[in-house]
Amino acid sequence: MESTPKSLRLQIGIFGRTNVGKSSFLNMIAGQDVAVTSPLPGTTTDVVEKVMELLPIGPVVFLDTAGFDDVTELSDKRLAKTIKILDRADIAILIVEPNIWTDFENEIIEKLNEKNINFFVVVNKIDETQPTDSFLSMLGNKVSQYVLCSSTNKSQRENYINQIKSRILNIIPDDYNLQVPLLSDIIKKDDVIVLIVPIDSQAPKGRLILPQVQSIRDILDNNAVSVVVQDTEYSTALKKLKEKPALVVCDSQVVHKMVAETPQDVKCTTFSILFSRYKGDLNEEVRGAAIIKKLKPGDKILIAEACTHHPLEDDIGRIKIPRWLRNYIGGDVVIDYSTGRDFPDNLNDYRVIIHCGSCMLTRREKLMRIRNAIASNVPITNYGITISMVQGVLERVLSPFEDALRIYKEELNS
Ligand SMILES: Nc1nc2c(ncn2[C@@H]2O[C@H](COP(=O)(O)OP(=O)(O)OP(=O)(O)O)[C@@H](O)[C@H]2O)c(=O)[nH]1
Ligand SMILES: [Mg+2]
Repeated sequence: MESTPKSLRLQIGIFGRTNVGKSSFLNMIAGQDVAVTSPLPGTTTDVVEKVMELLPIGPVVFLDTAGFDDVTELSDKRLAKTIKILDRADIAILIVEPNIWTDFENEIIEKLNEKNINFFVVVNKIDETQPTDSFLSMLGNKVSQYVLCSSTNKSQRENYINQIKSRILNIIPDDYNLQVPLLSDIIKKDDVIVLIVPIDSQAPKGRLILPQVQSIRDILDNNAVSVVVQDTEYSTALKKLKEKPALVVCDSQVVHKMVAETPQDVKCTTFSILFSRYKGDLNEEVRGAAIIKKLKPGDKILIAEACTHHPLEDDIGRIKIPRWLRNYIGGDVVIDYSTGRDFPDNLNDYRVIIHCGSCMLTRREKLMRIRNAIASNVPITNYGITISMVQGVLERVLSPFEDALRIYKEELNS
């Protein structure tokens, strides 16, 4: 995590008048006290930097600044440092207090606009003062997005963080690279990785599909060894290898067989899990998978296919997953489908969304869908993770991803 250089992290500037709770806000997000806070205005004098892995956005660095305030009271040095952050920030968060909007807020917005820095507002300390309707309508006219928050209210932390992540995703500049690693962070030079790629009637003629090709490329980029086999030759490959592989990755459709044939001490996963992380948010998608355990006959499910014509995914989404779900639940479920770009706005009726692997979507598009689902309180997962879940092997294939495994277990038991 610490290995991503600061320059490659999304730089998020935190601005606002003194004492509005900028440092408290940073501490809330970090889940630890990284910046000193106090009731005295002017506590933060030097910029406080906190690097973090803000999933699913990826590596970020928060920059907590000295408060802007009545310029006469603020030393030029501190002001200069804060202004400098305006040159560094990719995006900004402007923190304000309920029902207080002064020239300083207007000035900051003006500066952010001048520099083309996208931002949103956090109205902090709502536990102390409720923002009035007229304040919120004034705010709505001035800025496109805001979040109501209380940085010191620990019980609401997760809710606030989810809203903040969603706003961050909304305002990340289009050219900002949101990519997370496919395999790079879980493999190393000289590792042997076995990829299991079944060639059945659904495999495209004469070639491999993109997730498989990308995985091979990532293994090569890491100077590791990639062994590509069909499921039928997997056990032969294991026998012929001198050492156990460092990792095995399989197509979800053969996950049951792969798990049965893989020694317990060998980590294994599926392309769907790798791509859930790479293209979306693995933690959210395993949380979504846990909900499948709680489904009942008659529940309504959305199956979302990002592409319109893809026989392979069609077959999984239209036939196999519905069948597996019915068997798993022991009854019929109501299934709606969405295809291509028309992802429904109203998700409220669904118990769970099962999304395709999203090879046709950008990461940002997929993340927006996940955030929309979270905002509607509807869990979301993907095809392959669902397959591993209903076949009872999801925990096993989450073995390379400790966080996701923990979240899955917690959700199952909640
Ligand atoms: N009740 C309440 N108090 C808060 C909240 N957020 C911050 N505070 C308090 O407000 C005071 C100022 O918080 P800081 O985080 O130091 O504010 P700051 O914006 O970093 O201030 P400077 O560094 O001086 O610019 C502290 O006493 C915090 O405990 C909140 O959401 N609710
Ligand atoms: Mg501070």
